[in-house]
Amino acid sequence: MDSNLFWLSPDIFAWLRENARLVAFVLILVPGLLALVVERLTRGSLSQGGDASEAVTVSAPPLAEAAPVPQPPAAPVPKPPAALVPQPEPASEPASEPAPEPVAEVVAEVIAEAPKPSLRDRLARTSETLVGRLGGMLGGRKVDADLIEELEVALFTADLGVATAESLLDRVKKEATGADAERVREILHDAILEKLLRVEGRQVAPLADGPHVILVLGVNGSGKTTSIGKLAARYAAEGKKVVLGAGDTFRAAAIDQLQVWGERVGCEVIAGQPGGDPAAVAFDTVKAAIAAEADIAIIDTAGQLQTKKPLMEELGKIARVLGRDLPGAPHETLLVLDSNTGQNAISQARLFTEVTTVTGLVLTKLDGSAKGGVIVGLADEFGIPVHFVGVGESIEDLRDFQAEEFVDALFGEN
Ligand SMILES: Nc1nc2c(ncn2[C@@H]2O[C@H](COP(=O)(O)OP(=O)(O)OP(=O)(O)O)[C@@H](O)[C@H]2O)c(=O)[nH]1
Ligand SMILES: [Mg+2]
Repeated sequence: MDSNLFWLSPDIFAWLRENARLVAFVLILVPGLLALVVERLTRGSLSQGGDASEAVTVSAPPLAEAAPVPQPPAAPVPKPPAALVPQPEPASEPASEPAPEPVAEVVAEVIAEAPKPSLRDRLARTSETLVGRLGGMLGGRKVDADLIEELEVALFTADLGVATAESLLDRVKKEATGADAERVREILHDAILEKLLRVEGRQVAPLADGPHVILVLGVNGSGKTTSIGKLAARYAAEGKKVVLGAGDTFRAAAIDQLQVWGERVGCEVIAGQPGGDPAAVAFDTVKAAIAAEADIAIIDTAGQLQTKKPLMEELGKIARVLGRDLPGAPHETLLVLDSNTGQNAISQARLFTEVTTVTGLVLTKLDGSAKGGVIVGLADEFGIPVHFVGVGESIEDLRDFQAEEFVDALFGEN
């Protein structure tokens, strides 16, 4: 029979009767299987992100509702130092830049906090040359002709200068002949102190009216620019307003060097063109210092001036120009001498004092120099106050010259 006609024919009933068991089985089993499949599908979709409200959560009761537990009284716990405790992250920076710390305060801090090696350490080499040799010479002896001869050699090779060595030797002969040799040390100590006390530097004192003008001279490499930088730092740290003048126009690098110091110290630097007229720079510096109501103006000069007479005469011109704009200027003319040059420093001082009035000395590089004894010769021959001594390259290494401290350091007494 045609299969389409089978479902419409009465035979269907006969077939159903014959296969009743099979039909019953299909009618019961198929809906059950369908229900099972539908349930599985529904569960799967829930577990992959279904409605959270259907998830079961177990949460602790709110703290306020928890029954209070009685605690024993707490023993005081010592607080560890803050540095050992992890500190909370600082709050994020405000959007605007913090105000920079004033340079003068930073410089003052640098100077105050820098370690200050003792003068005795810094003068060790000069001390060894001048005094150290006495140790082996004097022990257990009397002052006699032999000892005077040995002492003469020691003094004449200690860079004191001939006249000074002679005067010290005369004093020993006069006061100690026949005495215990140890007396020689005391005599030298006292004689050198007397000489240096006469030139103990006065502090450069700014004048009341207008800027105090300091002109700085010295041969090539003696330490002028470095000393100016250190000096400016000292004044800035005291709260003084300083203007620097780059009067060494012979080398472009010299102008740059002073400008670097100006930046470090935070003060204005007046500079001209390399090769320009140093007197014009000096003049501009004083004008700028007056306009800025500065307390101090310090003017650098070229070391090459010493080598040629016309250039040395230039110094006189600088001084005249300064005085024209500000009566009394320069108020100080400092001559910077490198102690390593020994007796040569004495001839330099002679040369400079011939062309201009030097009011103060700065003796540099005493650290590392064995020829610092020249300070005694300078004191003896010129009687010019020693304002400062340079004992290193750092900003805080320019010290006031104090005779007693200096002599004690030389004789290993402090
Ligand atoms: N150890 C030591 N070095 C110093 C001292 N003073 C200056 N100096 C060094 O000496 C060198 C020359 O110093 P400057 O300041 O450039 O000398 P200057 O007299 O200006 O030299 P010119 O500009 O060439 O005439 C630099 O290297 C300084 O750091 C000091 O007291 N101790
Ligand atoms: Mg210089």
